[in-house]
Amino acid sequence: MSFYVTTPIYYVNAAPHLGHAYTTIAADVLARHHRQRGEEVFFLTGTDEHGEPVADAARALGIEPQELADRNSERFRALAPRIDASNDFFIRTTDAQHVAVVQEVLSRVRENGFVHRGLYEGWYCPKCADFKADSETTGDHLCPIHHVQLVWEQEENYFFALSAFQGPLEELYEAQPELVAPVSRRNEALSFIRSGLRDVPLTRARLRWGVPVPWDPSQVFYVWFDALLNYYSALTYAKPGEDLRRIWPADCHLIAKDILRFHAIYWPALLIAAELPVPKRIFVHGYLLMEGEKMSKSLGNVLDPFAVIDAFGSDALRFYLMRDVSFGQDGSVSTAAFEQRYQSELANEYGNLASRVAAMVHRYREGRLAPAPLDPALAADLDGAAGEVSALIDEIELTQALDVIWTRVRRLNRYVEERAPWKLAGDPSGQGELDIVLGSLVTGLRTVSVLLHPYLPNATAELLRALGVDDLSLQSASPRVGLPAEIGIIGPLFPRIT
Ligand code: ME8
Repeated sequence: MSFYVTTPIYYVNAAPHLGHAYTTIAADVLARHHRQRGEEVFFLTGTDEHGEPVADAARALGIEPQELADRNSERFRALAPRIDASNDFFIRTTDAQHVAVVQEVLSRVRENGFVHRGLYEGWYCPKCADFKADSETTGDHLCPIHHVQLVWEQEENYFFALSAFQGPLEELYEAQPELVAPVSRRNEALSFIRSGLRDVPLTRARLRWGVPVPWDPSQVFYVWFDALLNYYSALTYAKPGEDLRRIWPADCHLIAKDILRFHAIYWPALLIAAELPVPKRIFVHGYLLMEGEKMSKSLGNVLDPFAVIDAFGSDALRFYLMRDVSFGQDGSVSTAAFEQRYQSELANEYGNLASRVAAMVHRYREGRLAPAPLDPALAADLDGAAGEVSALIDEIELTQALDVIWTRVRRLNRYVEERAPWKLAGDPSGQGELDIVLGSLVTGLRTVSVLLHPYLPNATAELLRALGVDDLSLQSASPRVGLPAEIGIIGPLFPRIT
């Protein structure tokens, strides 16, 4: 069984920010969870380096586009290990192998009869690298996303016959209802399809910074066709010699709603035109908002993920983003909310629970656990947890899955208070029960930590190591698996903010 997950490839016209980290972290949670299931995971991220925005940004700096691409691609590559993203490959659209695949696939699309010459006229946003529909432009012709002046462009180029795919796309959406999620995004894409599709420019005549069109080298491919094909081209050189049908199509493309139309409409149409299988799912998450505006490189109101990681570690950032912003919806982020979650949930509810349980096993039992049955009072809570989490992750409900786990973390804290091991320890007739309570707490801690591992890879690895657990697969989340005889001390996993 394989699982192929992607992030968008990020534009190199500026530096990485929290929005990029967000999508990559979410993809990483999925990748790590599926690895825990024993699946063969391929997790792809990378950079989108051609097109007008990059050429413009380079010109403004007085450097060549390739130099800007090299510089900023490196910053995105460096972001991945900082946020503990376990991507299997990092693609750059300036890679020669990618360029060759783009030329090959788009030539096939032309041979299949879906490319024609035409004249394009329209309002164009240089920042989006996209023409805007009349309905999207305001009276003053500002880009609704970037608030910059749109330009009226006219050029002779090649078109992709998107209009030919209205019927096939409607059928696809019918046959594969889970293609685009959440359902509100599916409906949005579907109503766009039903409102009528027009042919779209496939190439650009006046731009030089792009993949040359093999049948007309005076043109380059429009950046979106080049970019979308990364999801396919990467496999051809990241996994040379593999039968791509084992991995392709992608199980999940993660994106935000800004690029819905390209992924939900252009992308499947292009794949059908190239006779390639379409993705299983495109999951569209919301925007991280700061002061109500979409955070973006262009608007400049950027919260630096590196500063958060330096102060609190990547686990804390990952947890905060997956927990506080309901995955699939827009949500505000702030340092105050971050600190609140860190202190009350990571430091107190989880970190403190772990240190406390380990300390009690040492204080009352010298670090050794006597064989004892699982307390039935906890069994019901722990037994179903892994199944519930897996089912939610199958739906890409990353916040709900985390909530299911956190309910168990809170349950374990209540259990400590209810059973008061310190009282049992002082009571000679309570020794058997104390063994049950301590064993059940360690079992519970193991269950929640294995399930939390995709979200908090560092802290859970440290905790599970102390518990003597080296199997981090989902099997270890079962409360029915036996415990190691001896456990170590667990220091503060999330030191309190003082
Ligand atoms: O669009 N909130 O690249 P890009 C949440 N190169 N996610 C955000 C975000 C925010 N405020 N800001 C950015 C491109 N993102 C194209 C993609 S794919 C074939 C080509 C994330 O650098 C989110 O995933 O503008 C969004 O879709 C992506 O970054 C846009 O990155």
